[in-house]
Amino acid sequence: MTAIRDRLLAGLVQMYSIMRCPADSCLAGLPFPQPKHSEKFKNFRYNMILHIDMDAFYAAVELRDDPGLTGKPVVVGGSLSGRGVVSAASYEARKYGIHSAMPAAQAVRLCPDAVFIKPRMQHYAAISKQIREIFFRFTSLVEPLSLDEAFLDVTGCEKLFGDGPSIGKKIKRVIADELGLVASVGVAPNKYLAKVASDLEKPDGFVIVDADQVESFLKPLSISRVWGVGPETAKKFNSFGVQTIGQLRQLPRDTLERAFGLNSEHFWRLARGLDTRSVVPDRMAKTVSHETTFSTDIDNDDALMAWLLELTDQVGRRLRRHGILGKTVQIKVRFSGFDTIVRSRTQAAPSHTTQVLWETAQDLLASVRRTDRRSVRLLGMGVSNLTSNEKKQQGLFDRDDQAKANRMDVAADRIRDRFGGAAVKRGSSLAHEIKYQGDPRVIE
Ligand code: TTP
Ligand code: MG
Ligand code: MG
Repeated sequence: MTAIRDRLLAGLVQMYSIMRCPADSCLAGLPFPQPKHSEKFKNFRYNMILHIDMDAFYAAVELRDDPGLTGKPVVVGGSLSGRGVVSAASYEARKYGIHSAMPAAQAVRLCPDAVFIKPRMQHYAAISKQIREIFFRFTSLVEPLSLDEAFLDVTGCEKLFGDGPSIGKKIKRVIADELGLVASVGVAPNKYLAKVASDLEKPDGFVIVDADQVESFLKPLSISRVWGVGPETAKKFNSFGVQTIGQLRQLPRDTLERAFGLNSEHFWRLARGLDTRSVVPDRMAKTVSHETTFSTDIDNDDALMAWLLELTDQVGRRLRRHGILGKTVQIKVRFSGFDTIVRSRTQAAPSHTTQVLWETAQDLLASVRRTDRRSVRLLGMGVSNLTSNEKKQQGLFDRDDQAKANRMDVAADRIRDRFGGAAVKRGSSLAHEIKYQGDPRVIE
């Protein structure tokens, strides 16, 4: 019995590991990697998130490209005549108090010797692309936040590249060697902690937050390190005697609720280093969609609905695999004459449950068919307005029927992960499969 239970468990763990890995990752299908972490780093078994941010990005690029600037205070944006604002300040310029978003006139007053350079946006964008390409060598789960920073989920990539800190170090080195630029890196069990970590020891920072040490890591930090705490909120916290995250943790929950209302939950969680958002790769950040072109145009409503259900299920499955929820459902209908229409509706709450997405998609198609009876050449279904907040997901399953629908999805996904996409089909899409054999062509 024990042996069977252990094998079942191992199977589940392996399945989990494969599902956590990007679908197109070179790791999919490999045996579950055995943890090789040092003692200090033992809690990184499931979540290894990196946040990488370039140091003084625009200014660093200008310094790299013109060795004559070495050691000088460099300001990108604005001009010596005092017009405009500072986009980036080199660390040399920051010694004078110059920083991004400062009026150039003030920067000139602070450091009359500063070298002002006109921004070369296309150049920075091209370098940003090179940086991203380096990230993609290690994982396809890259979520860019701006030209100079990104989150990377490297969970489950130990087998090829080592644990989170090793990957962070490698990336830092490759960026320095190949691009001549310096990145600061934070390695942590979630996005919030990784972002705080990457900023902590800039420039040339490298900070690891072990899952065991979250409390001691956060405790001494200023509350301004909590996302959403700007100068006004910080003042309000100060009025409660709260200057540090450690002190915020001490604040009774009801006091927090009375003072900050809806935001109190967010502050309470971040003060404890809790953040369940997934890294959402850029190409998925906009829309997850599937579409199919029929070998023969279809005018039968039931057949169209069956295809739509099939497409919705594929989209739902991809959302679930990546831990993403979508709020806006859209359908695309291309008629025989190539006329194409898109209809969308934003739901009250985001979802990745096939049943929930299907109710909206079905409604949209029904309303199209009420006014347009032309036969259809292509049908597409997509979900946008994506979020990875798992807290919202819990609210969604308050209703029993939705909880059940979600359990069914999870079970079906598992079977399809093991036996292939065709292993489980929903009843109404199956009915039309024999009649309409056109391959569902999956287009992202
Ligand atoms: P940041 O990463 O915020 O700043 P930085 O890279 O210059 O410096 P560091 O990360 O080491 O603190 O922004 C990245 C680039 O975005 C920055 O080089 C210039 C541009 N930028 C602006 O144009 N305006 C701004 O207000 C900010 C903050 C950045
Ligand atoms: Mg930066
Ligand atoms: Mg940045």
